[in-house]
Amino acid sequence: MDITRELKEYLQGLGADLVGVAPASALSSAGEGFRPADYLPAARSIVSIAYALNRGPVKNLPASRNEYVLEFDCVNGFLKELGYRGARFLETKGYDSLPFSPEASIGDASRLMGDLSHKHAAVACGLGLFGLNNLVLNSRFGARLRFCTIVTSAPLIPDEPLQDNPCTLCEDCVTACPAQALNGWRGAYSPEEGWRMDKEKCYHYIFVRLAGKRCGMCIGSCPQSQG
Ligand code: B12
Repeated sequence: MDITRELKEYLQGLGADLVGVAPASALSSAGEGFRPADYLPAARSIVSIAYALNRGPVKNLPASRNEYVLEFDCVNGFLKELGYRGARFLETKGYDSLPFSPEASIGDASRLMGDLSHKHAAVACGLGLFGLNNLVLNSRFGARLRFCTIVTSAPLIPDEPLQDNPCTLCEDCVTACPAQALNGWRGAYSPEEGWRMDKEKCYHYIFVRLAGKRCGMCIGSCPQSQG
C-alpha cells in the first residue's frame, strides 16, 4: 500500500474525521514566517487533519457556552494527539515531520497569527472552502471542523481542492456575530483565500467581554453546521 493511503487509514482509524494532503508549495504565497519551508526546509507535503465539534454544544450557543468551552478543549486535545501520532508515523517511514498545534499560541493581540494557517492548509488539502464567517466549512460538517496540520518531507500524493462552495452567502453568521466582526465582507471575501475580517473586534469580544471563553456564534449560526 502507498504511504499516503497508509497514513490516511492510520489517522482515520484513530478517529480523524477528515485527512487531506497538498504539496507544501500550496502555502508558498503565505507571508514570510508562515510557510512550511520556513519551519522545515525539506518540506514536500502538508497533511490537514480535521475533527468536528459535536452538534449539541455548538447549536445551542450562547446558552451552551460552558459546554462549548469543554468541547473546544477536548477537540483540541484530541487533534494534538492526532497530529503528533501522524508525524510519528511519517518519521518511522524515514521522513522529517512537524505537527502544528490546533491551539497555536496567538502571542500578543497585535499579531493574532498562528505559525501556519490551518485554514489555508485545509483548503489546499481539499477539506473545505472559506465561508463568509472566514471559517473553513464543508457540506458534511459545516463550520464545526477544527484542524491541525503536519508539515513533512514525505512526497505524498495530493488531493484536489473542493470545487463547489458550501457557503450559500446567507449572512446568518454576519448577523449573529455579537462583535460585528464580519461586516464588510463584500468585495473582500474569497472562498479560496478567506478575507480580512475584523479580528481585533473578535479577539476583544472573546478575551475581554467573555474573559477567554470562546464565542463560537459564527459556527453555530451557520445553517451548514446543523446537520
Ligand atoms: C489567531 C487565531 C484567532 C484570532 C484571530 C482570527 C483570525 N481571523 O486571524 C482570534 C482570537 C480573533 C480567533 C477567533 C476565532 N477562531 Co481562531 N485561530 C487563530 C489561529 C491560532 C491563527 C489564525 C491565523 O493565523 N490567522 C491568520 C490568517 C489566516 O489570517 P490573516 O491574518 O487575516 O491573514 C491573511 C493573509 O496573511 C493571508 N494568508 C495567511 N496565510 C496564507 C496562506 C495562503 C496560501 C494564502 C493564499 C494567504 C494566506 O490570508 C489571510 C486573509 O487575507 C488559528 C489556528 C492556526 N494556527 O491556524 C485559529 C483558528 C483559525 N480559529 C478557529 C476558530 C474556530 C475560531 C473562533 C470560532 C473561536 C472559537 N473557537 O469559538 C473565532 C472565529 C473567528 C473567525 N470567524 O474567523 C479555527 C478555525 C476552524 C475553521 N473551521 O475554519 C482555527 C483554525 C483553529 C483550529 N485549530 O481549528 N482566532
